[in-house]
Amino acid sequence: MKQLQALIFDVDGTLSDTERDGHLVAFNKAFADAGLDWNWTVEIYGDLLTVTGGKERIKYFLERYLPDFRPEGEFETFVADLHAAKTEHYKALMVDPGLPLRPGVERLLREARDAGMRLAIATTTTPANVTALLRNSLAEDAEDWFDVIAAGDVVPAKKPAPDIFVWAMEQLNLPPESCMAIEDSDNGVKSVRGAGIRSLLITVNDYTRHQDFSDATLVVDHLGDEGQPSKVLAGPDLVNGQVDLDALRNIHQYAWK
Ligand code: XBP
Ligand code: MG
Repeated sequence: MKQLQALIFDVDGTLSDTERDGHLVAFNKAFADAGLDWNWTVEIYGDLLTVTGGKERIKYFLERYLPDFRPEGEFETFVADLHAAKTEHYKALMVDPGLPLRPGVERLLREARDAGMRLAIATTTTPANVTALLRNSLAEDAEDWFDVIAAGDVVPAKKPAPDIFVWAMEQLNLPPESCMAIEDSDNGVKSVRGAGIRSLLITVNDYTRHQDFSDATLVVDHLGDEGQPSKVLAGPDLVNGQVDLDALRNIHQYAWK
């Protein structure tokens, strides 16, 4: 068994509840700007989340809910423009009102960083969105905390394909045996497993708590913080109600034994 050397974090739903409070709001603002009378509700968005990636999600919405819709211009350009407008809204929302990180995220990142653990990101979202969240919700220099930020179209096949985790590990120059993934969704689990990473921590949220995480090493409601203990939903118990580096090293051993 190799020692744990890097933590690879998903972003949306894992670092912050960006899906409901960021992406969904930004999509609806972009639709309104474009004069479209589409309004994605929190429930519809739950269905749309089965497809990762914003452009892919818009296309899936049209196929499923508005199969007769035809834009005025070329289809791919229409989707790309709409998505670019959505990204602008998303970035603005990260500044004002801003979004908090989920409980324990900052605590664990700081602890890992102080201990010399390498940090990486593997997400389907657009790189500019990651930067906006990290800068505004974590620290001005937070991008520099991560050795690798693997995001968006850097790989053509998004989660559940394994490509984004494979790409992140290539950049880290580490094998799967040295890495742990932190995810929130079943699409994330498939991607992690496909990339050969066995050490997998899941933090659930309202969109994902009903999903099948039987493949994860540890499933918690959140990472836990001072006065806000985390609840273990599956896997070994936590010592002090918080997912800390000791807990991660333990579950890494557990995953590979
Ligand atoms: C996240 C996503 C993203 C965002 C939208 O999935 O599905 O597509 O919802 O981002 P995961 P963009 O957390 O599994 O990486 O609009 O920038 O594509
Ligand atoms: Mg996610």
